[in-house]
Amino acid sequence: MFNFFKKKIGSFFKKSSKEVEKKAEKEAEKEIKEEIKKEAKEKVEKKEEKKETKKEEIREEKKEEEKEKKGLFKKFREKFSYKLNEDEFEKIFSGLEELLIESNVAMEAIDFIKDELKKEIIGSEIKKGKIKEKLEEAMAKALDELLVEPFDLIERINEKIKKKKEKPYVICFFGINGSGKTTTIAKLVKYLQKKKFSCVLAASDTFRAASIEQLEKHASKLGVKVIKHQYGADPAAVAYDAIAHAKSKAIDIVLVDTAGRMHTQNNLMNEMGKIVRVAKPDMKIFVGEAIVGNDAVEQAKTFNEKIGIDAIILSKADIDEKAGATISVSYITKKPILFLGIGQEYKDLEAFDKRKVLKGLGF
Ligand SMILES: Nc1nc2c(ncn2[C@@H]2O[C@H](COP(=O)(O)OP(=O)(O)OP(=O)(O)O)[C@@H](O)[C@H]2O)c(=O)[nH]1
Ligand SMILES: [Mg+2]
Repeated sequence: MFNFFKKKIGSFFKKSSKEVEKKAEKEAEKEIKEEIKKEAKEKVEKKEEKKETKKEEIREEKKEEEKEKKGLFKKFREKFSYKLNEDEFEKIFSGLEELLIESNVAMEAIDFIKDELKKEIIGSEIKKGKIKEKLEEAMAKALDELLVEPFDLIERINEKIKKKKEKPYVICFFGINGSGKTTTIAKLVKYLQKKKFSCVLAASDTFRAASIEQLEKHASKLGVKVIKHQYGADPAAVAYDAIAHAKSKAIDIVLVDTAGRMHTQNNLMNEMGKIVRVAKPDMKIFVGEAIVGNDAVEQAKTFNEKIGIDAIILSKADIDEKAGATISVSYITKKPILFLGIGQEYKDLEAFDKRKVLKGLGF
């Protein structure tokens, strides 16, 4: 997971900081050498004034000069620090920008990273050997700010069903075709069962062939009921019935599986609005594929504009090497990623942990 990003960005920082240091060291060396030359010249001039011509004395003095020179370089090596100016920063950033684009990070997120790095780096005193560290530190800080801190789903559920004593808690899942909605619902049922919640599923994908059977297969493995109608039936009506069923049986949570729809298909996007109006979900989750990178960001944006999503689950993060969607999607939508799908089994659902993700990205 995220290996591409980790490797590429990591080695980029190493290479670019070495380049900067080499250049800075050369410049400083040049300055020091000039200073030494000047001092030596002054000494020679003084000597000439005194007309000291003894070769032995000159040799002795040269030795002294050498000693002094060594001492000065040592001091320089210990004390050397550097300030990056705007031009140098732009040069480094253009290389980083290329890698971020290659990693499928959205342009708006890249601009944010640039501003954050700029604030941290330009003009600040950086000690020798610390440029890489400084760049990495600034990058980690920028990524930390980009990633929205997730809320606790269990807390939200308990606020309704324990504090307000209202059941059920309704969660609708939306996303494009094949993004992992149905699988994610099954994984989430497993997760919620472990937390001692009871669940029922609404087969509101009445559109795709075999979708109801697929959901029923999961349901029978997990020991939960599916509320279903015929194919072609109104998905909102199915959700409505599932909620009524949960109310009558005091079931904690209804999970509504919906048909995959392209964010460009207007009629299907409008149908989603009807499901939301009828089911009045407590939570609308957008399920996107991490592997499609920037496309997932665009989809999430459109779904959010249409129905106002509350949170995101990114599936297939186990296959994603580039991390672009994970980095940008919550920044663009301002909605948190709650879970990452990391495989096809029920256990392969990982609560989104910012620190763990940052570590996975190499920071
Ligand atoms: N590797 C991996 N595969 C996943 C993950 N989540 C889902 N899949 C696979 O992705 C494929 C599509 O998953 P579904 O759950 O059917 O997707 P969907 O969004 O319900 O699809 P439609 O109902 O057709 O829109 C299946 O083969 C899943 O096993 C994941 O986190 N990692
Ligand atoms: Mg499905």
